[in-house]
Amino acid sequence: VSQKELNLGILAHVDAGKTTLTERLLYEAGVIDRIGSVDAGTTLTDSLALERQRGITIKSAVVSFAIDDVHVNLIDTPGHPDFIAEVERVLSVLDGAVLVISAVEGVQPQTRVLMRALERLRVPTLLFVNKIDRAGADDERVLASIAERLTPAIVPMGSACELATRRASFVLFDDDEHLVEALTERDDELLAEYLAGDVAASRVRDALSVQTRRSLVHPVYFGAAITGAGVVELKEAIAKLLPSTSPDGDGPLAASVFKIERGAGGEKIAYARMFAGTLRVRDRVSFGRDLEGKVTAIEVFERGRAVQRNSVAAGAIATLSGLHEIRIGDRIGEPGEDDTAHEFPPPTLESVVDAVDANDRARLRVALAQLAEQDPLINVSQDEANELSVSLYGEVQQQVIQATLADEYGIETAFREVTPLYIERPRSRGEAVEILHAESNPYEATIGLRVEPAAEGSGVAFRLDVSTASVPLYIYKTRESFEEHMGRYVRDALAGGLLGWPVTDCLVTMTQCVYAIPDGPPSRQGRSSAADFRKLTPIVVAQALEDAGTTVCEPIVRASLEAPTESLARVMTALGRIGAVVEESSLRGGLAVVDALVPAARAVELTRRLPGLTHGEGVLASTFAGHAPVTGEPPRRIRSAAFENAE
Ligand SMILES: Nc1nc2c(ncn2[C@@H]2O[C@H](COP(=O)(O)OP(=O)(O)OP(=O)(O)O)[C@@H](O)[C@H]2O)c(=O)[nH]1
Ligand SMILES: [Mg+2]
Repeated sequence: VSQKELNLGILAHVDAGKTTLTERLLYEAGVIDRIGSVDAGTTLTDSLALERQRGITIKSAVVSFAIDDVHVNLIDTPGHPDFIAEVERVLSVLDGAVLVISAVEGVQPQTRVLMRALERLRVPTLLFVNKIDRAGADDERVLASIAERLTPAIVPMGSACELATRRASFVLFDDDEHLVEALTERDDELLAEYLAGDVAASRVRDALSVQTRRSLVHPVYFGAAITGAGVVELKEAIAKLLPSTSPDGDGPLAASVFKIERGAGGEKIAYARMFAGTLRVRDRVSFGRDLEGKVTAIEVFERGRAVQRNSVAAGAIATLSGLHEIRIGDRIGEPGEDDTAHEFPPPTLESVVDAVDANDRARLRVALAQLAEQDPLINVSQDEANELSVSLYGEVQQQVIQATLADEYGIETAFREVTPLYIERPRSRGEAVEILHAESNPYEATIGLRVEPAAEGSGVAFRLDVSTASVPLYIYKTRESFEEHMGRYVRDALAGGLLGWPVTDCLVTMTQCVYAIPDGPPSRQGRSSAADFRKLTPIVVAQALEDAGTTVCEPIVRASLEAPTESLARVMTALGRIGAVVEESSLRGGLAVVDALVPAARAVELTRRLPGLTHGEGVLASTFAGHAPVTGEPPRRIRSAAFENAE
């Protein structure tokens, strides 16, 4: 049978039931005959020792099952915001997604963060309202809050019965009235047919699948992963409503790496989604930035297990061995469009990490580099005193890194107090040039750069504004390649600004470029080398920044708090003490709901104090809200740029 491929992500806030749902889908599809439990540490996708101990997902994991002729690669992702980097890379390889929402907790801040990303990337998404068996489950309230806070483009597919009991179930609507109402809003033809009174049921179903595939509407299912209610219906919908692809191995190879693992012998295993072409064992492929390697083994996922294959074609997900220098986010084969854009905010904290036994320091450095290469948004840097520091999303991630270093590398570590990861933004436009043969210039090249402020959150952009005749093509082959390399030198240089913090939200333009011509007979070869351009760039960048001036900014998060009304006064006092700006506060039932802007570093403190302030009943979620200039004396960091993988 010719199989279609569907790469499906399961996303949700922490504890919504993604891993439990994954287990249930595998069971319903006949892949496993006993359902594992998160609480007992026996699920297929929470396979790491740490995941089993803590009962939370830390790494995304791939499993597969079949629904009729559709082969589904399911990616179970972590929901804790500290592990958002894991979700980040998965997003770009998905054909569709199931966003899980708890029928009790409802739409959470993290649910919104995920939904916005899915919408931006136009990933067709089904909604699954889970835990309808639990006390406090409320279908109407959840639907209303989805429509209000998540997206109005929803199509409820049925209703929940015997809500909040162990017998809770899901019943599909047996008429199309409900569907038509939602679907005609985005389909005028359907509306006309409907008003004329002749819409066939199949026509409505087609409209539903077309609109779902275009990410115009999101069908909503209810159920309970733990009892299996609604899961069969969801499974059917996954195959019918989400887009699958028929394998097509023609055309040039293009794949994208979304996860890196290390095998038993420490060798790298890359998880790749095939977008075009065919990849065979022993193929030499190019990947990342000008690297090459030979694929020594290919495995695909087949009914919950990894199976060796000789080749893999477009549409599939496979693990590849043999590509030693490959990194997460790399493209394999044809270069794709720039994949440096991030869907989620960067880490806002950092902490210095020490090896308890000083003899472990060198090993710690290598271990951290390996972890960073598996985790795309984690940076490790080293300062002049050789101290290592790690960027972090939060304390849970810090504990996981610490435990991983102890368990997998046998290195005991101590983390110091977390500090904010500040950034610098250029204050105004600044320019600098170093001229070839000038006394101040130790290198064989002329480089002129202009730095100017760009929109908040836009990152670093680089542009060439020099004639192609002045580009040293004998080194870089093409103008595009020169632009790419110069862009990289510039970004590396911006890792530490005037006060040592990463410089961002700026546009850098190369305004002058000259390379040295050798004496003697004319030749198309020059005397300048790549090293001249690479080493001169940070000098010119530093001068341009000096000319522009920079503002140090600190990360701010929006803390969304829920606490019993009687603790509101204590919570407000605590918020005041940490410099929070309250945006909104309201009372709902016996709960006080507060949204406040808080410096990221202080939010950690708030998380720690909340249980005490609220007798353990407070709930806090923080989402990144941007960077704001620091008041008073700006902090300085004496730290060199992020170091490369130590291999
Ligand atoms: N009552 C009830 N409990 C559920 C249901 N689904 C999951 N749970 C429980 O909710 C808790 C979290 O479930 P998980 O499957 O680990 O949730 P998750 O979304 O994978 O969590 P993270 O991966 O850590 O974000 C566990 O204790 C589950 O047993 C459900 O349908 N009903
Ligand atoms: Mg999980």
